[in-house]
Amino acid sequence: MNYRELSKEVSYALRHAPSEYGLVLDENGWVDVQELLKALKENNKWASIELNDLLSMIQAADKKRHELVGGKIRALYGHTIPSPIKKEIAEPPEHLYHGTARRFVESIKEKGLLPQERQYVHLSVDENTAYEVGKRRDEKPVILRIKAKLAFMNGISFYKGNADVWLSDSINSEYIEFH
Ligand code: HQG
Repeated sequence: MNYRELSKEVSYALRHAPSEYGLVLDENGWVDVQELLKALKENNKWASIELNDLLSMIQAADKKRHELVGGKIRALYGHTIPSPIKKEIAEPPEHLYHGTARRFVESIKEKGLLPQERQYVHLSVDENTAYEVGKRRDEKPVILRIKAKLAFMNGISFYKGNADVWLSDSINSEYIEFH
C-alpha cells in the first residue's frame, strides 16, 4: 500500500473535507477510526484497508501529522474546516520560526502572520524545519524568527501541534524579526 498517498487522503479527510467522507469531527478533531476506514473502503483504491495500514502510515510518515489513540484518529494541525478545532493553550519557547516565500514578506510586515486558509498560524520549533516549510513555496525561503514567549505573555494564544509544529492565533509584526 502507498502510505504517502494514503496519508494525503487521510489529511484531506481530517483537515479539509470530512463531510465528503460522511465524517463529523468532534471539537478536538477526532473521528472514530472505524468510520474513517469504512469511508475509505468505498474507494476501490483503499478497498482492502485495515487498521494496521493506518498505524503503518503514521509510522512511515516523515512528519507526525496524525494521531491514533483509543479507537479514534485526528489530524494534529493544518485544518481548514470552518468550525474551529479546539486546542489547549500552551506556553511556547522564547522563539519559534516561520518559513515563508520572499513574495509574502512585505504583506507579513504590514499585516503580521495570519492563518490565511487555515484555522491557525503554523510555526516551527527550529530554523531547519521552518526552511523545509518555506521550501514548499519558494526555492529560497525566508525564515522569520518569532518572539513567541513575549507574544504569549502579551495575550496571543499558542497551541501545540506536534513536537516540531506550534500553532497560534495571528501574530502582529512587532513580534516578528525580519532579518
Ligand atoms: C503566508 C505543512 C501574506 C504564510 C507545513 C504561508 C506546515 C502570509 C502561507 C503546515 C501572511 C499560508 C502549514 C500575510 C501568512 N500576507 N502571506 N499577512 N501571513 N502568510 O500552507 O505555514 O506537510 O496555510 O507565510 O509543513 O506554509 O501539510 O501555511 O506561506 O506545518 O503536514 O501564507 O503545512 O504541513 O500557507 O504550512 P499554509 P504554512 P504538511
